[in-house]
Amino acid sequence: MTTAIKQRFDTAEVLQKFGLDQIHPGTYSSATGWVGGDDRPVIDAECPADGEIVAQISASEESDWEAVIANAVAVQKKWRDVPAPRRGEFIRRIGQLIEENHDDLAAIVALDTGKSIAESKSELKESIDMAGLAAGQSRMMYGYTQQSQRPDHRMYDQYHPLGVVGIISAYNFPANVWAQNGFLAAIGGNTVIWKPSPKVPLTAIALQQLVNQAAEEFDAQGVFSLYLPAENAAAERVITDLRVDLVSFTGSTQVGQLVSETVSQTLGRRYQLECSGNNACIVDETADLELAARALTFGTVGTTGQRCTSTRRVIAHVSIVDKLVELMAEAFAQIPIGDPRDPGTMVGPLIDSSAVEDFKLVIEKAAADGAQIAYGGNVIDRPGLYVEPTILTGVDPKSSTAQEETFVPIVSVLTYETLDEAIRIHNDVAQGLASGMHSTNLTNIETFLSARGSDCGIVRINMGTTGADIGAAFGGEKETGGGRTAGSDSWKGFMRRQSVCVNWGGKSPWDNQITFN
Ligand code: UN1
Repeated sequence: MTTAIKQRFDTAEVLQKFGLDQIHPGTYSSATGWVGGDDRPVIDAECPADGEIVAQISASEESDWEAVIANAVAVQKKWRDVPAPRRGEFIRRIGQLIEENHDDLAAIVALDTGKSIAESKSELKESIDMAGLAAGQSRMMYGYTQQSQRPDHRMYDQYHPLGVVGIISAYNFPANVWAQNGFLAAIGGNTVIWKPSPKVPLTAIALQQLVNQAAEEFDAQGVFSLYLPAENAAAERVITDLRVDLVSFTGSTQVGQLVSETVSQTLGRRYQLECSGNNACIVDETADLELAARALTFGTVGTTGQRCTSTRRVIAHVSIVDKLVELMAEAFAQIPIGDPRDPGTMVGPLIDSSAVEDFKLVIEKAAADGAQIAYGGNVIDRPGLYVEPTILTGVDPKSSTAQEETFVPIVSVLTYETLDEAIRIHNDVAQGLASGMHSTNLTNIETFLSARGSDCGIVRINMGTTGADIGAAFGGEKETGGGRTAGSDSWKGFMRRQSVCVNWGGKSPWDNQITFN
């Protein structure tokens, strides 16, 4: 149950609860326990709300990797023999522990990311739901049965684990990207090594602690490990080590490219990518504009525009664009922006000062390209990394403002006259994650959903582009990378498929050809 937190939480108390009031180790494997200290680099956990260093982490070093991977390989050889429903019960227990600690974990997510408490809780709710989904899925990892053309033969598909799954996650969803990937990997009999973003070390450590508690209860020690380096050289071990059978990467297209190239050097190794999105929503002349304005507002400002699924482009019919922009500006003005620790805040700060620089750059470039600012456009004059959610109009669909993904709360409004033109503008970007249409016209909606419509992995009608339901497969096409996690049949991405044929009749086609004395 999600309950509202009424007061600002006590930072010191929450940190202490997870042992984060002292320098905490960043490496965990069941073979070694928590490892840190000595001369390891220290990660400063800065709260984006005010830049205060709230905790320090002793980062993983390259020399920590061997123990982590060797243990993950060894544990997997036992974990694969545990019946899948039992593996699911372990994941369900992790979900229960997240739920029991929902408020404290939400505080940790807020300190890490600067997300509002409400959004932090909702991310964790997704992880709890993901545990429920994975627990149920563990009993339903079905393969098809086929009809053999041979007499007295049985034929079917089955799914086996891949081995070790490495998860590399970004700062914006410090819990749920791990949950969406890791829970499916674990029910499938894989072991998991998590390399979180060093920008958000606290959530990963807190979650690993809860996992360790569940692992003790279920004799599942070592199924999940944590490897939290500060530097790229150490992080690269996750993608270069041939003992990692699948690398699931969430982050920029540029790094995703490196992951795919490195992993593909060895055929048989796999990768799963969830990279940049440049998500657009078409609003046609029949749309309910108030519904659209609310959805587009949350799509733009939610998580301070730092979601892969954030709404970055609105493609509005020329006949309604002025009204829509007016309603959006009215909605934007009502969003409480502030310290994520304050319960009334809906939108917190950006993650770091370089994100603020990105925000300024987009505004500058958009002005140079002839766009106008219909709302916002400024860095907010207060301590912390706060910016005004921004609506740009008159944006050229070909300009870098419309073409490039920038992880800030800026939405570009483009216009169209015919549906074909709208769909062309919609699809004419490199990325392909989430998309949407606001309309009450069935033909327009179904055209957008048809093969000549949206080219994205996710399409949402009369909704925002963000907030995917975990029951659906999550991921996108084109430069987004093609990977799928979460619901539907995404679990298959963490498995190797085997076609089985059994001759149970004791006869063969060679019976008349070959005789034995
Ligand atoms: C991400 O932004 O990297 O659907 C993934 C959503 C979120 C996205 C998480 N679950 O908006």
